[in-house]
Amino acid sequence: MTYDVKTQIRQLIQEIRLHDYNYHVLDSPTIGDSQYDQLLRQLIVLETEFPEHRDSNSPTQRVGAKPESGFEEVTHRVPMLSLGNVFDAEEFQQFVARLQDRLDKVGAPLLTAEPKLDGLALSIRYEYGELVMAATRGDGQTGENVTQNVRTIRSIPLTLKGERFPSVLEVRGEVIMKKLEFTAMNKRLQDLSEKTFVNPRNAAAGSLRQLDPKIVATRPLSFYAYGLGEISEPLGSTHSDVMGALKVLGIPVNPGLVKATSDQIERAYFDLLAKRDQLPYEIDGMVVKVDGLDMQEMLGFVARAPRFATAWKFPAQEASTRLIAIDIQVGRTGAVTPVARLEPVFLGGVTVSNASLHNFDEVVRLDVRPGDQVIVRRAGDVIPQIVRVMTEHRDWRIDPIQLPTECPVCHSPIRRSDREAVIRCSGGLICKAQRLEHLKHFVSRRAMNIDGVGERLLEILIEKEWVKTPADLYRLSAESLEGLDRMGDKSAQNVVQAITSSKDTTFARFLYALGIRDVGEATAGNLAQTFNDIAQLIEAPLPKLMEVEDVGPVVASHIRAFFEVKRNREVLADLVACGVHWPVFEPSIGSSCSDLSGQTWVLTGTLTTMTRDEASDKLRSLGAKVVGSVSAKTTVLVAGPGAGGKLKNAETLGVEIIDEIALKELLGCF
Ligand code: 5U1
Repeated sequence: MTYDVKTQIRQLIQEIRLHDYNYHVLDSPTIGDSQYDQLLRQLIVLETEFPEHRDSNSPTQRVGAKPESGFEEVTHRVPMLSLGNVFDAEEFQQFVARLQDRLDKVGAPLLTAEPKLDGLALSIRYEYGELVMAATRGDGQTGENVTQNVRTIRSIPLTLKGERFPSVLEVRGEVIMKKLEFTAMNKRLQDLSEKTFVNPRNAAAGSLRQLDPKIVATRPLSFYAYGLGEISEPLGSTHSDVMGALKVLGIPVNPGLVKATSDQIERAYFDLLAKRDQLPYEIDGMVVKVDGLDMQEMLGFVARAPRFATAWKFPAQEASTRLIAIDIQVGRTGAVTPVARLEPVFLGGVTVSNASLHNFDEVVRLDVRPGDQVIVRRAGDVIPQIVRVMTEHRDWRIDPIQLPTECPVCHSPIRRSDREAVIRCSGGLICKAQRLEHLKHFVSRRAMNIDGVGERLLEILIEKEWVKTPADLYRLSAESLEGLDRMGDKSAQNVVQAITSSKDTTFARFLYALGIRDVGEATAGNLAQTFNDIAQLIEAPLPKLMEVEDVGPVVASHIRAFFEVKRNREVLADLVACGVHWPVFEPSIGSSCSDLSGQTWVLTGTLTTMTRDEASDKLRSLGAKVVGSVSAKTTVLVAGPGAGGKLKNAETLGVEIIDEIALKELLGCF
């Protein structure tokens, strides 16, 4: 009996490990989320019932152990080295010349090039295939023991894959946070009124050094290996072979590694620089290494850096400049945010003259004042940020910035709720700044999609007080628009035509266009599927709203708050009176249209007779949910030419796949 349970636990662990590897390392899941959860639940049940068979490296242990009071010091058996730098092609050629000098008798070395990830160095030790310890770099000789935290990083295997591995294997690499995950995490933290991070690197470092592993388990950290520490037997004779061998053992290695001669490296560098903003993570250069491990050994070290490798750094992403002023912006939902106006500075290939300060808490934290010399950082495609004030150059006669008490645009009082760091103008749509942002959102492509009504025209219409609410747009005539912003009669007619066409919309787009706080496209789509018409939604109590997917108590309260404002209800009625309408979804009995409620659809590849937005709108109006990725929950995948990974996943998961012709047949009633 006991043997059976033990075997069952072992098999479940092996199965879950394989799925973790497929998902986190290969990026290619072979089962859906719910099947995975089911396996994990089975394992938890068995381990709870038979704790004597629980394995410390079981996948169930990734949720995070008890909080620690501090991190132990760990001495690295093989020091964790740092890298020398070069900053241009000339310095790189000097590095190559030094290599060739030293390897005179051996011949020109083959090199490797790989992205230099901007994160935190980590050493992970495996003994007999089991993860036993993980430590930060520290000073290179001694680091901090962060094993419990590292166990929560899902792409790091707790047990090596396969049967053959060195009894001692120390893997070195970088812990990072991918850009999209960083933005989403910061948004979550902000919603919870918790401290946000300035950039993905700080987020990765702060998370890894967090004392409560349960919190670390909620942070989307990733790891990529780039080298080895102590090792009981060799894994290969070249760096590229070693990386290949690590991959076979289930360790994620950076996919960007290429082999090259020194002449090809310069091209590889500029290719990588050009691709930098498209990569899912931040990089700050390219690491070039001699591929042969025997040559690496011959070359040896100088101080604490190897002679066989260098980092060819990208142009500076940080620069110092002067803060001219702190401007105040008022957003669509009244959020009052400070924006730093800077003396223009050339940074990472672009001229920067504004930087984000997030919110006024950040202004207080940085204690930044007009005239200060500041360090500005530009990270990938993220808005530049002020990271530090050089107070040593400050003119101390300048006072700290005061928190505004009234809106700089409409002079309404400013309010702050306990739950968030943002302060807000209380003027609502009386405030011209809020009105402008609100209208910009209303006309935007994914909302009412009114082409030709841009920011400049909206500014004029608001200034003239011709447009106070979105419904006023529908009362504009071509004659009144002629002459505005140098508009001719043809353009004026086109604008009016675009406004008129937008009346024919979908319920989801309409709800999104209303600009209710925290109701993005996906939530609007979910609301549109749950409530058949606007009257039902207006009356819906909080519990009913919270039944809608993705709608928690905060979003539900924002929806309620929006509809409780009489003026909002009046604008809504006015829009409908102006002719804004959408197809009302009726269940399919007796109808030629299909009822897709409860179904989840994914679109991939190119559609030729309609845009993806149009197809999504139509599917949603039939009750389907349209999402971006394939999982076991997907009902149908619509695949056009050029479909790739999603199509492969759908095939693996046995999801129904149809083409555009079949989709059109289904949507034939439109
Ligand atoms: N990609 C990469 N980053 N990085 C950092 N490779 C790499 N190698 C390093 C370091 C410190 O050191 C080895 C050359 C020992």
